[in-house]
Amino acid sequence: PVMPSTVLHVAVLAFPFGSHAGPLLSLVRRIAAVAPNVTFFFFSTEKSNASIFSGMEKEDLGNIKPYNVYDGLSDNYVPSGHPLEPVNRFINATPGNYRVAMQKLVAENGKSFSCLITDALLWFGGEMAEEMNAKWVPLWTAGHHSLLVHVLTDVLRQKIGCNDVCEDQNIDFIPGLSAVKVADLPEGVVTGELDAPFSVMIHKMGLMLPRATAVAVNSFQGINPLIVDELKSRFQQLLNVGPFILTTQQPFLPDDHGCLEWLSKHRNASVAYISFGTVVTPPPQELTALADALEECEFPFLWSFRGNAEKLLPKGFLEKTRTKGKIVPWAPQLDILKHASVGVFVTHSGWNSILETIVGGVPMVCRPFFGDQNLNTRLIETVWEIGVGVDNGVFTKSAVLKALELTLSSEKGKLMRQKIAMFKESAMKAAKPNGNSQTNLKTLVELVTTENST
Ligand code: U2F
Repeated sequence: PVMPSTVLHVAVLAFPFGSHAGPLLSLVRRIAAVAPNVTFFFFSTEKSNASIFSGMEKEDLGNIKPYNVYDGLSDNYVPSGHPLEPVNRFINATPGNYRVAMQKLVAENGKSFSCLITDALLWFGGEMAEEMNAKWVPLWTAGHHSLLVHVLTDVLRQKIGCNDVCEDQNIDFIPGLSAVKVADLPEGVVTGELDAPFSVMIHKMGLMLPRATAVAVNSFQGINPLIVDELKSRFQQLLNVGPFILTTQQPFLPDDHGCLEWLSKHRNASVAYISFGTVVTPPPQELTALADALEECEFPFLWSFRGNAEKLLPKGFLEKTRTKGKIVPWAPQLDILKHASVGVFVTHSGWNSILETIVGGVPMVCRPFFGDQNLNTRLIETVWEIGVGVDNGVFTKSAVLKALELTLSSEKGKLMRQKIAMFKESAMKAAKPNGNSQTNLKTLVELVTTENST
């Protein structure tokens, strides 16, 4: 084979919280596998790198090299217990922490970076790339609709006002968002602390993305055509390259607690699977309400439970539900959602969970908590009609029972299943050879493996 003559260095900048770094690594591995002339330097915090690269041997990594950046926590850091504290400290340490690590490598290698692939949140990647005459490819790890909201934050603030807002107002002045209400918007857009570190970062992201060489999104065209068009009109290039669970190689999911075997003992579409992602644990009274509903209803359940179930769930619950329920600390979620026995997914509406449930063909019961999750829930319920939010947005026993009944044993639930099957088909089509997401991946590979001409 003819070896390409130039060797390129690409810097990858990950955001080290929630499910951000993992999907970015999936994308980079997909590109790296067909780009032997490129070395990918993957920058994230020690903790994040340890987690996403765990179990991978050097030979699995090939032309990807992990590097640690400072996490913003000093050696004598004592956690206050506030979940956002490490995130805020990290944000305050950017962009200097990445810059130091990157400059060190450039000096060692005597070679600068031709391209920066970053989590879209790391907007300063755009400025760095411009300084280096490099390309900038940000990856947005959530849905198109939340991306559009952040790109149009200034428009929203101007039209709706800030903080003193009408929560019930529909966003009917932006294409594709007419079903969305002001109350659905992520905090920090028009309500909440607009000058909090995360709000400022994501606002700057929205302003910076139009300068990117191409914006990559872990989604597919068919889920949101109107919003995709709107984004395309604002970006130099929009590349839908997902869902990654179909377009990239996924890490092996161990089934340490025998979830799949347990599922196979149940009827088709009868089991409720429950998980709130990697960040959220519902408050105690809602855990109790959910548990009470699960105990009373006729449906078996599988619950991926963050924290100490024995301590957090009502006394006697584990014994009483032993035959109909299974509680595990971590589950192979994608395989579970693809299993025929699962009939509904009780979720916080995180983006990865939504993509996984679409691929599994399972409707949702949504209890959103923060960020894009309210917005996602609105689209799930009103636009895509592939799930329901729990009444008033919080778990009560009656609200959970009603939602389970609706999704698992009503005509409406059947319709949801049909709708979700359509989205699944659209996702599968995009991920087929020559499908839209695959074509975009080719464009992305081309872009990353060549240098800026000027
Ligand atoms: C943040 O999302 P989260 O990490 O809280 O939630 P998801 O996007 O739904 O991703 C959770 C992932 O963890 C996996 C699951 C998903 O891939 O399959 N998982 C699992 O394998 N086993 C388990 O027992 C439990 C979970 C944020 F909070 C959201 O608002 C954003 O939408 C999201 C994307 O930016 O990031």
